[in-house]
Amino acid sequence: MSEFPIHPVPPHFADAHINAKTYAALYQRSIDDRDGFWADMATEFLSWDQPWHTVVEGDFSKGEARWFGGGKLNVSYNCIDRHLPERAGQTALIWEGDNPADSEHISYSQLHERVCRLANVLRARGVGKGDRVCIYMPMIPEAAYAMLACARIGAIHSVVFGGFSPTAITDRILDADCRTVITADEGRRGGKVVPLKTNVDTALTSCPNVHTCLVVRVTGSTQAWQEGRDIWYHEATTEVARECSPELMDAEDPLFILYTSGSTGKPKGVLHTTGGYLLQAAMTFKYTFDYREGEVFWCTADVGWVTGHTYILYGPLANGAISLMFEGVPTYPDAGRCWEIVDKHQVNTFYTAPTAIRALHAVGDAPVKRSSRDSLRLLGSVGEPINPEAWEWYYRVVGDSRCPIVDTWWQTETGAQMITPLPGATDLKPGAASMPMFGVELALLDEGGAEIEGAGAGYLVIKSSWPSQIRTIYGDHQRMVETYFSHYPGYYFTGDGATRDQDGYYWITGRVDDVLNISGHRMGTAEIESALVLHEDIAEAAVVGYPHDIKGQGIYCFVTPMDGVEPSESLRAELVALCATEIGAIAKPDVIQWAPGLPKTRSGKIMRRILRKIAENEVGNLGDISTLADPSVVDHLVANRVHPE
Ligand code: 6R9
Repeated sequence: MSEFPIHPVPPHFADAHINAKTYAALYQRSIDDRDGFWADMATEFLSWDQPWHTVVEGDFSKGEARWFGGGKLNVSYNCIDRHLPERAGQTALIWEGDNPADSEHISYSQLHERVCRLANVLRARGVGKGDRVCIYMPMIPEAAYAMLACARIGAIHSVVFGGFSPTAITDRILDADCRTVITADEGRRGGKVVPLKTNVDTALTSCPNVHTCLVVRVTGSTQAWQEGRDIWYHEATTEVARECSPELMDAEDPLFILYTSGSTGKPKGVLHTTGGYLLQAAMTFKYTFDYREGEVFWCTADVGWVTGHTYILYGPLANGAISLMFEGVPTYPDAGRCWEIVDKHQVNTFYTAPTAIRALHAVGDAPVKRSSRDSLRLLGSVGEPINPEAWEWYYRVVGDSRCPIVDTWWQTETGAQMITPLPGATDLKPGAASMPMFGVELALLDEGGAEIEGAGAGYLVIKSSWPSQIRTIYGDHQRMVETYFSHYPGYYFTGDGATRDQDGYYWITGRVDDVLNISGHRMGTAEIESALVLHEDIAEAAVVGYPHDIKGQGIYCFVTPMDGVEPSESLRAELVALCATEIGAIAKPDVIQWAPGLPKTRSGKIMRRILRKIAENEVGNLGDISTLADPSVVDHLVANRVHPE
């Protein structure tokens, strides 16, 4: 726990939507009268075409959850159409390009027309309710239109992060059997171009079922073209009607699939449904960010991650908010870019990841001080634990000690924020995700699975269903049950460790499984290991994380070459490149240590605990190694430890 001082709720948040008293009362009600609470929220936040008959049913211990059974609604109607009477001319999206000279305001009525046109194009290509559509896009408004167009016609979108490689795209397209892909010729990021269409072309050589590839023209560079399959977005959307009737969806109809990394095997397609997901996205957006009419909200995430889904798109638009979408990176053209954008668009709330905060902190205060940031009212953090030093810098320098910071803990699987301070209700402790959101029942378990009472540390679990809960892993429901609901029967297992202090604040300590968090991106050690052993010269690999100043965690690989293969710099470079082509640049190893042998138990299990200690340079404290088949391999690994740069 940190020795940093507590920051009380500032006086200018006295009239926030939620204060300390209303938080306590509403939280209590959300637990004591769960159905009544969520029924009220569903009425307040969403427009239903048909009311539900049952708020929630299903056996939580089996991972079953059906919310708002019988209810019907459409997500794109809720995010666009219903706002038109009041906000047709109001900005829905502000797009800021990679190039500081490029930006665009898109009003709710423009959003409506563009989403309808794209939805009509999709329908004309035979895409309908329940069909899966892969979206592989840069951060341009068309990415938002694509997601909303899918929602409009009941198609299930599967957004694949634009930094992923062709192999990763293929895996995801095949897993969900997507038949349609929406992409762009190229993307722009930090002054560089990303060859999106070329990547898709490569991916599609192994995806025979894809009949349509819609391509947005961004840079205008020449592209290979497969007649019949490839279609220019700008041409197709002018040939269709500007109105498109929204598909009536059941509350439990799927809305999207989003792949995320787990501790074993290949990435899993987390599936979210319509009513519950949108409700929790909308409610958390309003309360966590204390969103006020007309404010400009900026979430820096990519739409390829869940944070982009929930807090660039669905949460803000369900509230009729103004959401800023940024094509570029925080350090281009220089480290002052974010604060320039804040001033340019008068941003009121800025929501980013600790890795960005640490990177900007590292270059000093000057780029921040060049801007006024007077419009800022609130700051947010998400994606990984934030160290109190970075928190204090963010608070003091970026927020001029005036803006509360909401450190929001949640996951792809939870769909929306689960633990967070509320700016008008919670005194802030730097580094603490703080308090459960309404309707979220938390517990900490010890090794044996018993609940820890009061202050203590343990495995973070959730005790009862919430509306935006993961419904299944696409195509593998059993894996969903095993991953989240079988470790501790009756509880949802988050994979995170946490401590709870004497005031009931939660402090997330990080993953307790074999999942790394690299710059806020989840990465399974197993995925990186599988990529490394694809190389014909490699016999075996074990990957662990180690603390990294900027990225939070770095990737440390212990690699055993085949007999007779001499490790070399060129082999090292090939392995790094292999991770990039198999997964994406974010999976590039930071350290590769050649390991003639790995520490294994007599039954052949790699003892990662020992490898982690070596990577973390905690070699004085390796613990019991007597159960190893050959304890001498440890001495070799310790002696040849590579010091990360
Ligand atoms: C939203 C998102 C989820 C994992 C999660 C945890 C880590 C997210 C955090 C945090 C500490 C926070 N995490 N927010 N750790 N404090 N405020 O990031 O989803 O990509 O699925 O990652 O990220 O380890 O389990 P996702």
